[in-house]
Amino acid sequence: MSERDAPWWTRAVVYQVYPRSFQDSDGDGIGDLGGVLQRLDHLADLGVDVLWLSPIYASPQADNGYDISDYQAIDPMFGTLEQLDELIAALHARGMKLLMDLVVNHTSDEHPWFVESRSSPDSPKRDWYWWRPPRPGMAAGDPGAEPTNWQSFFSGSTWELDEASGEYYLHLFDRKQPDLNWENPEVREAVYAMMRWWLDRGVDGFRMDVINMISKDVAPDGHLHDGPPIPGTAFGDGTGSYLYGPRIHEFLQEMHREVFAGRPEPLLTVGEMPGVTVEQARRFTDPARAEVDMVFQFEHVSLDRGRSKWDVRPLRMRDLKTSLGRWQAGLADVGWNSLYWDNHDQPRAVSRFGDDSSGFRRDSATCLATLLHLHRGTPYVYQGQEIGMANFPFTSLDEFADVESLNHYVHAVSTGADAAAVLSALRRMSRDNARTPVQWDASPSAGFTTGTPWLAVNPDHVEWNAAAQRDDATSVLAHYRRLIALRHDLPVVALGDFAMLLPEHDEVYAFTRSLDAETLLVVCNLSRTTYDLTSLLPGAAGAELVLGNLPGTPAELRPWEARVLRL
Ligand code: TEU
Repeated sequence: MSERDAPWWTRAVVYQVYPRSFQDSDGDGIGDLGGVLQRLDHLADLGVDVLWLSPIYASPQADNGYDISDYQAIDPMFGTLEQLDELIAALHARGMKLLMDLVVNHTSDEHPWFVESRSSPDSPKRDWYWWRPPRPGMAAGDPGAEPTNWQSFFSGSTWELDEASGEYYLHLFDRKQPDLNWENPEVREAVYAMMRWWLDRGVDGFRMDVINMISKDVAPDGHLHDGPPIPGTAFGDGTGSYLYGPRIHEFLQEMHREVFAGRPEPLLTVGEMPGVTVEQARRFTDPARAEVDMVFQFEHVSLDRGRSKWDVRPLRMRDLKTSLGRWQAGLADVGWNSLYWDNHDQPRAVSRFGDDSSGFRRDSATCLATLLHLHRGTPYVYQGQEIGMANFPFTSLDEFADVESLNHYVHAVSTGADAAAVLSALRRMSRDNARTPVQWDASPSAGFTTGTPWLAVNPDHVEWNAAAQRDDATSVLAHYRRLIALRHDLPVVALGDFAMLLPEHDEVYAFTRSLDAETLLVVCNLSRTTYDLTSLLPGAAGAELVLGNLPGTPAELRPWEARVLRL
């Protein structure tokens, strides 16, 4: 890809706002659009190009807005459509773009489409969702009578019985999130029309929630297939039927044609795709196929787990290198990577991949940032990451709010798991770690709200907050600003070829980026060990420092030090 024909998003940095936890403007303890508008200077000051806004649509909030009951209305808790228009205008005035979350694998069970679908087996919208009778020879409600043995992402079966009709409906996530039936062309047209409506309003693209799951492998007679049993549970693994369904490429190409093709404005589409392989990602992001611009893959956030995310295992840095390196190589000539450490579904990066103990928190947060932002791809900054926000010191179940965490606790404990062990896994991996309010200042509610925050503020905010870092040139925040500027300034950061160095090393992550005559060497020490830099990488000696996270350029590579050098 040459500098001239590289799309705008190859040099862009995206900032994710999880609105419920970003900034409250009306004192109800829940962040809102008014709050986002108040904090736009923070984004402009960082220098980010795109704001990705997690869902603000009308929703019963069973999954914090990922359960939508009206795609074309703003939830009153978050504000009004006028404020959304105001946000679009304010972002555009600052040269930024707005990426909306698009959640169309499922709706809320309170969406009028589902209400109508549920009302009767003869409803014209019955086929908009996945309704199925009990397993042949069994009665509705019998244990094991569910149409397939699939386990939900949020614990239990993916099937919920509707007593009135004696049929089950499919929900890959919570039972309040029924899956839409994309086999039905009316469903697809309704979704595309809604998307066009948002683009006409001025939004600049979509982050598409679990978009690889919209096509299900369904037999011509409507039968869905059981998955292989999951040891130790009553369920099977259904992912083979829907992570890469037979019509997924067809649906995405159709969506592209019906929604995006021919629009003159520069847009961005990113598909969130749990389980996607690098080979599949090449197809999804090959511009010639016109599907999506980039995908979120999950490989590097699955290296510290066993069979489930709650089965937490130590992370080997070498595995991280192997994985990220393979994605860099796999999408080098075709397609494009998105780059992220965390988001609203993952624990905080500095706690998970870095070292959040007080002596290393700042250095490991800036080291991880340097590593990620110097890869080839579009980096995503999750709110609070730019100030080094860490996991929350949870001690009891009543501190959690997330449906995934709570469902898991109930299911695990009711099937015999040790409550203390479950709690300790939640503490490490719960999505609530990422959902505590953004720490703007040292005041009691961290400047997030004048009321009572919906989820407790991390007590470490007295030290770790944006106000304390804004004018400190050595802060995590200042480092993010420099990294983002570097990507804008140097074409080699955006487009340069990636080559991994020291692939066998357990603690030092090093690589080069090259474009035309320019080569950068990036060295990141992911440990507390001090290394002799020249014996590791002779080329580093005497090279010009472009950006580092510690002062000076001594001969040794210090704990959690990152350097970007020009060769
Ligand atoms: O997440 C997709 C996903 O795979 C989830 O299983 C998520 O990664 C989970 O937390 C992993 O344990 C998307 C959204 O980002 C998430 O917030 C939603 O809850 C989910 O889809 C359903 O819409």
